[in-house]
Amino acid sequence: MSNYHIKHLEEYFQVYRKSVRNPEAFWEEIAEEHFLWRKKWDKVLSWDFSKPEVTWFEGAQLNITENCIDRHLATRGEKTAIIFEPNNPEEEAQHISYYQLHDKVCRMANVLKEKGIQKGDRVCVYLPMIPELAVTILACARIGAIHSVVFAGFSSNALATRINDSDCKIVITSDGSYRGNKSIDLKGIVDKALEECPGVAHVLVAKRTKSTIEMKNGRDEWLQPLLDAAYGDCVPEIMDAEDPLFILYTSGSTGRPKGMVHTTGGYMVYTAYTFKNVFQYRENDVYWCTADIGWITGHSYIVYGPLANGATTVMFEGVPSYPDFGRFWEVIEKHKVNQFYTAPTAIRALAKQNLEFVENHDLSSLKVLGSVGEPINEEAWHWYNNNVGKKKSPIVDTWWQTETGGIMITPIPYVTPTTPTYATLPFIGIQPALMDEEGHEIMGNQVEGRLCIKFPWPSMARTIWGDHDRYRDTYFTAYKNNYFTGDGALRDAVGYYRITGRVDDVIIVSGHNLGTAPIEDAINEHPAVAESAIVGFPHDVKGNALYGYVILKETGETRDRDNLRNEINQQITEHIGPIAKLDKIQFVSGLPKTRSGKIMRRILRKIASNDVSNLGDTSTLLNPEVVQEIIDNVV
Ligand code: 7RM
Repeated sequence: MSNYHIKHLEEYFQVYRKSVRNPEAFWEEIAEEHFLWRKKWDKVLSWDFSKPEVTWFEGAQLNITENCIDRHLATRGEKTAIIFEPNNPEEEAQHISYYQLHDKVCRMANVLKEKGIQKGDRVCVYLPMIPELAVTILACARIGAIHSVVFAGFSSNALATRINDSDCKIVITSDGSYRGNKSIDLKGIVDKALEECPGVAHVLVAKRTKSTIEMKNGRDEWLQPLLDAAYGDCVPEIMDAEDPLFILYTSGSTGRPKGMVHTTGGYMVYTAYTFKNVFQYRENDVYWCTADIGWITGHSYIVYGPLANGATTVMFEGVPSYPDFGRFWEVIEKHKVNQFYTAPTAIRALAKQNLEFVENHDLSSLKVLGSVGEPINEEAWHWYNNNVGKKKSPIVDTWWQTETGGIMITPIPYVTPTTPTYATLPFIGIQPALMDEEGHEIMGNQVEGRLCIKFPWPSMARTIWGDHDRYRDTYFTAYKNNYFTGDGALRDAVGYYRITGRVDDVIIVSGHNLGTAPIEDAINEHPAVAESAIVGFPHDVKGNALYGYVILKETGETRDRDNLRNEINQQITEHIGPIAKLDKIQFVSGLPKTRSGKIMRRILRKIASNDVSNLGDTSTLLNPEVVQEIIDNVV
């Protein structure tokens, strides 16, 4: 029992050493003592990063919803599993008990079965942050279907690409969604997407905004009547530990989005164990993660990790600015939130507002504050620490990725002394390494390099849906026998890690990962555009914003430049979504390129960041004259 809950620093080091010296024995003990298995494993771990092939708990059988719901019913049936806090504070919050969650998930599971969904089928979930979203993914897990949640801020094009990539048979959506004082026509977006998706036979529609929508005969049905008619119990499908649980798409630096595949047993063990320790969750605590379930943070730390621990988890439909910038603090006071987990971009936006928004609320329930999604800058860290935590709640700066499934580098609150901007120490079982550009590990402290992980952990993604070669090439070829994260990091004198940011062409805007290539592809489809290049530049709220350099076709384009800028952003909104819009667009006659034709983004980044004093080596440029022209016309 003792290893499940780390209580002091000595214990952390002791358990960490144990987890590294004998990972199999360590994870076996955690898995054995804290979860419900229908059959135990034959082998804890097999791995070969050169293939790459990783299996955890091979031969074991389980259903993750039995672990997240059924096994709590005897002791926590009446306990609140999910608190739903609606967008509009005037609308009453819902408290869904574990009993009620069981009933809802079983009904939904039976509805999916009636629609012909079977074990292994892919189900696309395109829903706002309403209870149906959590219920639907659990229902998929109940019957062994693979959920693929697409964030409900993505455009119809982006949705269609994701539906087709994994051949989803059915889409679960809602009529519309609320975001602050706006409402969005989700069903309209689905209808448009499905023009390109011949494989989708059914669309089930949750009623949320009661807006008028079109229902296509034979394809579309309202969800609620089906749920009402369904039976409230459903025998869980027995899954192998390595059966896929879900697919979640993430942007890469090039090409199409990658459908990261997570499997059942290892993912459950790792998300539950990290949740318990990283948030120091205790029975009767109320935990709130403000992420959307459309991202990995929501999958692992709104749904699976908390529910596997029998926790009470808050699902918030709204935004931090509605009805005013006090909303987060109001919700913390209202539900007496003990652990609060949010993103630096939200903290920065809130820190810009009048302090009264925070001070008007009683935040004394808080015990732990979390940060995730991008590096947290020092100013934001102190604002969070002083004004939200009142210097009493430790901040856990948690570094991890869609690909890692769970938190990888993080302090353990009340255990690890924190330092602003440092994610501090690897979590139990995680073996980080810093690499130089030649591929050698950099040993010792006070060093900086590219962050890799040397040894498998239970919740790592197993493949990219339909493209195992790409999985190998992206993560396991740059550094032999290592998983490469795409991030840079430094290790300080005491061995603490600080993540310095992406070293590839992924740009994190307001915590959303955006690959430059898909945005450039979208821009280049504009009839007036010949070529484009996107870079990030520092932004005081978003962390990074996007700067686009655009070459127009030589057709004597005379249209108003601002109109063109709007059209380009419209183009991006349609192809990807509004999160990928450019803050600045500069029209240029050429882009700095190397002789091999590569755009030198390093130079473009410096120009966009107003840092042109030292552009570094430009001797390999084919067209050095274009650099001065770009500097002279910067926007
Ligand atoms: C959980 C999540 C992954 C990328 C990752 C980093 C960046 C995330 C932190 C961070 C510095 C952090 N998954 N990142 N957390 N950088 N400090 N605490 O965000 O797949 O959407 O993004 O996010 O670059 O590679 S993600």
